[in-house]
Amino acid sequence: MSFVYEVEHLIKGAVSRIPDLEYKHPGYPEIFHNDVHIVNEMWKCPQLRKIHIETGETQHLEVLHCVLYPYPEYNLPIFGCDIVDNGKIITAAIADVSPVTGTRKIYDKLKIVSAQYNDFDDRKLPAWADIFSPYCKFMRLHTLEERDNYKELLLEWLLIYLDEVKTAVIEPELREQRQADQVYYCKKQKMNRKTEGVLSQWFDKEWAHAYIDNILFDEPNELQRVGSGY
Ligand code: BLA
Repeated sequence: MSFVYEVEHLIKGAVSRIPDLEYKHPGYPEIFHNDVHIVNEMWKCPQLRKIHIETGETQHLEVLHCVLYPYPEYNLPIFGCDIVDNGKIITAAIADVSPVTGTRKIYDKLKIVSAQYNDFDDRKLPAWADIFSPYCKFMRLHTLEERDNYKELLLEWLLIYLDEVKTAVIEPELREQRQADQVYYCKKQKMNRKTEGVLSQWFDKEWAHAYIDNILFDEPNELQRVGSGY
């Protein structure tokens, strides 16, 4: 099994244990186009409005995209990770729990885990990436040991995050601000020319833009409220 699928399996195992998980139609569950194969899966639960796992595969590249977006009524950050594998090395492995207004407590736990995983070939985040936490990991993975360490770190962070999700309570006061923070998160992610670059090679530019705007980083709207069915 390739690294992207190993990590996907790990994330799905943790996600499948979220209480009251509901499947959400992802728009494009599966795409076959030339030699490109994309699979999208989405779920929601009472605290998370969108749990998205996407894998993309061609002869030359494999990618994993995963983001967990909370309902902004809850004082919860955004979980995200991304993997780009060119078949020789993992050129990019990213993991972060990205803060929104008011989410400070969880970082005491994430920080302790983060400190145990320092031996990576770190890369420098681009200028648009001001959405990530100070603990964000962005690196190349060369060896099997580095891959295992990334998987362990990611799973430990995800389990801490999902614990927080399970015990979260509605705090409506900062809802508007957190919603704005999620909009800002999506706007910044859309500035990543590398996502656009690859998708425009696979499809055409218009389709790539629409896919990024509507599937990968659609901005939350007022209808997506707790209990609204969205
Ligand atoms: C980088 N993302 C990249 C790269 C590619 C993609 C090709 C460059 C790899 C490299 O420099 O080695 C492409 N990623 C994709 C595509 C999809 C994908 C096409 O998921 C899906 C179809 N990106 C995310 C998420 C995060 C993210 C959720 O989708 C973080 C939580 C981050 N990707 C991210 C960052 C970079 C990157 C920070 C580095 C950008 C740079 O160095 O300029």
